[in-house]
This record gives sequence, structure tokens and C-alpha cells, in this order.
Amino acid sequence: MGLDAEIEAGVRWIEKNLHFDIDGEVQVFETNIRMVGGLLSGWLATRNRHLLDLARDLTDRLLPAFLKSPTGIPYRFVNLRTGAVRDATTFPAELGTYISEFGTLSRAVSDPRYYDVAKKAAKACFDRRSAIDLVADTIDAETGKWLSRRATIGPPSDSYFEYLYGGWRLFADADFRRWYDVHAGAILKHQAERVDGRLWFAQVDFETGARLDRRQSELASFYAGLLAKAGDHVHASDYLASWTDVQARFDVLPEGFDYGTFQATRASNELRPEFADSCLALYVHGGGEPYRRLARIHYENMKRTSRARFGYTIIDDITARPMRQGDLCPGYWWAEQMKYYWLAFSATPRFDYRKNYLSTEGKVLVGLK
Ligand code: IFL
Repeated sequence: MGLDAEIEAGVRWIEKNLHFDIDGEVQVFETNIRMVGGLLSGWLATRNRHLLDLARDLTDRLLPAFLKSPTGIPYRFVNLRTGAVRDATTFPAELGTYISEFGTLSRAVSDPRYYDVAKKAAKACFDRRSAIDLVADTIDAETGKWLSRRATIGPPSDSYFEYLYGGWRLFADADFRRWYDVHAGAILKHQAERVDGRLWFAQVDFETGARLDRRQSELASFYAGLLAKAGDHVHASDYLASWTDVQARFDVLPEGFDYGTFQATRASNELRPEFADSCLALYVHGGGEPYRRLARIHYENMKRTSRARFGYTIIDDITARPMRQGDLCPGYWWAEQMKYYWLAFSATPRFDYRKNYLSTEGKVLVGLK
């Protein structure tokens, strides 16, 4: 953004204050996408070695979650000082959203261990896919047994698919591309359906493909962008068009939505980035100007409905008039959609619009100029 003095001040603060020798536990997935990813992107932007050293130190402290697991599927929590781990009941997104950060780290420090644990975890999930190539959404990291039958593209599976593509895009690892393609094909075959001409992805039984429900989490709208990145422009634009109709109906997207009834199932809006993320992805991956216009509507509606006295907030009820605001601004609002809007609208010379990669938390891992 050209905020060179601000990043300088931020780096100085980090050098003075940030360390990870803390006797407390963190959620491995969240710590990776926010902190490891943030430090790595900061290192790529500044080439300040201290940021890379911190990213490595933090990742080393996350490693016990992977290394103590008999399957290679990470435990959900780890104590940063003692390496004690907890919670073997986990989900595709929480076990499979590491390769982009861990692989970037491995490449930067010439140490394959980080890449290897991230790949092993993703493979452990892929290898347990059903005969129809779907994964369920809950698994035991110790036994490797599925604890649910529900396949979804939304949470808690979403970014597992995103990072299979990431492993290919960032490291040209053909295994990841194959894993991504196998799942993407199965999702289209067993989960996609058209209702009133609109494309949606149902929750289905991961072994039979039988439909479980037609509820759609707002987070699932990221999948349009992922399809575009992976080269499936037809389904990408169709799926974003479905969400565009939801945006037109409610002004801002509800957290939960049933495409069978076209009604909100959860009327809150958590100030989320997925729609803007997909707009940016379709814009930079060949879709052009119409997707900037869509992002603009998202931006203007957010400004109109989420503006609060000291910033921006979630909305507790988007169906009330006026909408009933909550009192929270999530971290991803800064890390993600403000960045997506900026990249979509600014034409900044500091970003490579042709060759780039943003992590699931919007950290720029390729494309900084
Ligand atoms: O932290 C965010 C990230 O995009 C993600 N899942 C949910 C968050 C935003 O909705 O991977």
C-alpha cells in the first residue's frame, strides 16, 4: 500500500517485543494462517531476516502437533513452550491448511521438514477418501478414523481443498495437483446441483453421495475463487453468480443460507471476506472488470451497514431494518477483505496481478513487488 513508514514501525515493534517462548497453548491452524503466514509475508515484503527467524521459531513450536500424532494428522492445540498437545478430533481444514506457509518456510531456510509434515498431513486425509473420492468433515488424528459422514466444501473442510491447489501452484508438486483434481471432480459429480438455474454444492454422505442438506455457509463462497484459480472458469463464474443473487437479495451475505428455500438460516454477518476474495480471484484470473464491479457492491454495502463509531463491526441480524449491528471487528477483516478491495481497486504497482498467490488468510506469498 506504500505504507513504508508504518511497516518499518511494525517491524521495529516485532523486533523488540515479539517472542514465542510462552507457556500457553495455541490453535495450530489459526496460528499458522495468521502468524506464520503473516511473518513470512512480512519477510517477503521487507527481507528483514528477523521475521523469517521468528516464523521458523514459531513453526518449530507447532511441529509437535504433527510429530506426536501416530497418523501425521496434527492435534488441534499445542503448548508453545512445552510442546504438550491436545485434541485429536479434527477437521480437513485444520489438518490440511499448512503447505503454503510450511512449504514457503522450507524453501526459505532450505529445510524440508516443514514441507514434509504439511504434505504428510494432507496425504493422510486424501488417502482416507471414500470410494467416490470425497472426505468427511471430522476425523480422529490418533486412529485416522472418520467421525462423521458429512462431505462439504464449506467449513470445516474448505481450505483443505484450497491448499491442495496451493501445493501445486507454489511448489509444482504434481501429487497436490492430482489430489486437488480428484476431489474437485468428485465434488462436481456428487455435490453440485442446479436449483432455479443456480449452481450450488450440497452437503452429502461422503460414501454414498446421498444429499444431507442444502444449507450453504457464507464461507463456501470462497470456492468460486478456488475454481477460477484452478482453471475451471465456467463453474467459478456460475457459482459466484449464485452468491451474487444472495447478495442482491440481502444486501450483505447471511452466515447461513438454504438454497432450497432461498432463505437465511443464520441471519448474522460476521464481516467475512470470502465473496470479496472470489471477486478478486475471478478479476485477476481472466474475468476482468465485471468482478471489480461486484467487489465494489460488496464494499459499498459493507460500508453502509457495518460502519460503527470507531470502525467496522459484524452484524447480528441482517434481516432487521435497520440491520442490528454487533460489536466486533475480526482480524481477518484487516488481513483479508481490506486487502482484496485494495488490490482490486488500486492497480498498485507493488503487486504482480499476473503472477501471485495469496494464502487462505490473505497473506501475499507470491506477487509482492
Ligand atoms: O480466517 C479466515 C480465513 O479466510 C479462513 N477461514 C475463515 C476466516 C474468514 O471467514 O480460512
